[in-house]
Amino acid sequence: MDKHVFEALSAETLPLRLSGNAALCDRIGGEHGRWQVKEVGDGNLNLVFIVTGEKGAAIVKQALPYVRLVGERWPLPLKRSFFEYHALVRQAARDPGMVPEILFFDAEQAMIIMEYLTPHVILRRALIAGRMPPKIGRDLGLFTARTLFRGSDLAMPTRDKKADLALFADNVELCDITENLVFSDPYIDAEMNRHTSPHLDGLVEELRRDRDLKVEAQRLKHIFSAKAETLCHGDLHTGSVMVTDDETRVIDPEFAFYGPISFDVGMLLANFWMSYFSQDGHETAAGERDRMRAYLLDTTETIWETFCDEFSMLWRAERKGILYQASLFEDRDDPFGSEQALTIVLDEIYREMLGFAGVEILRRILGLAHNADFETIDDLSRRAACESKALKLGRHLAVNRDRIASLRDIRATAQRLQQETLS
Ligand code: SR1
Ligand code: MG
Repeated sequence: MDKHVFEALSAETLPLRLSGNAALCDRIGGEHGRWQVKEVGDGNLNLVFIVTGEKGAAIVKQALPYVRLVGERWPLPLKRSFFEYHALVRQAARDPGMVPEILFFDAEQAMIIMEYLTPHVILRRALIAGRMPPKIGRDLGLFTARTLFRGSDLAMPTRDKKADLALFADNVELCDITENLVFSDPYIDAEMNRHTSPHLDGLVEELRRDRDLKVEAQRLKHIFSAKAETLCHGDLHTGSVMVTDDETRVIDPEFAFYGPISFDVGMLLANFWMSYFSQDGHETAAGERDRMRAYLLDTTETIWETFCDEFSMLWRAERKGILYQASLFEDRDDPFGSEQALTIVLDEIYREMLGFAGVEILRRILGLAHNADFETIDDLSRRAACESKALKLGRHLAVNRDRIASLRDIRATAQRLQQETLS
């Protein structure tokens, strides 16, 4: 077989095809005839194999030339694997220990061989099961602050930042997915949209007629496409995080692009708010998940507070880029000038972040790509009740993002919505 012609792997062909791969053999042991291979990909796009040998295990991730969720009628370029690899390299440098170790990358085969994380589980699955990993709020707040600050013109030499901007600008097709699936399709009668029907038909119709909401969704799309501030993960939901009680790791940055600092934080918080509303559908007795609900709201606050604290610390210690130079402030005995600027920058991130959270919630219920949090609730009336509360919060965040003072206020709104539907 020509090494350069892409060919999708299978559990059967993988051992022979990768038998000569030194990085894989070193990690798991070289006798490929005894390797065990399991395909475990449950995402929307790629193949993921766990390969186990005598010495250990590794992950082999391969992109397919189409969207796995939809099939070959939706082609998608293999180069997304290249962007995932380059994003992982940068994230590893910006927040060491928070992404899986890369063992090997092959651009032609769109394949990344990486560390097998064990006994880690996907955070979304842990939350559906009612588990409360204790460190995620802090770890994810630090990860977002460090990767987003350090990938921007606040920290990087601008020549390097512009080179990365050019590199990631070619991730066009993955940005196109987000531009359509997050910001536009949920608000029109797009072909692949679906929602829990007929239960949510009325509310969906109302949201699609909601002029203020549609204007806000387009303003946010404008920010998403025009504000190339930093290297974003691009798809930072709870399915892109793996956890144990002691460790948090972030995976799957194939949607990486230069975008607004606020984007990853907003997407992430949205997924905790959705988890919050989905808990009703998973409890076997009323009140059983009360502690879980409190934990989820606490986590949103911890992520945001940690993000702000770490971003502020980095602002003071690592602001070496072209923006808000120390030569204008600290070096002129005006440290308060840069503190004033920091407050303004964080305030703008906060308002955008709420908006992105709002549209992420809406699209996961109205659009093509839904969340297991809701999808695993078998009783459709129950699922719809959870989803309708989430939709209301999503709309509130998107439309009122300039008028919501704090995450404590969102906590109160979420709790009110939660109570309303119980009575
Ligand atoms: C067609 S891809 C659908 C969704 O899956 C990915 O994880 C992204 O969230 C994307 O929007
Ligand atoms: Mg993914």
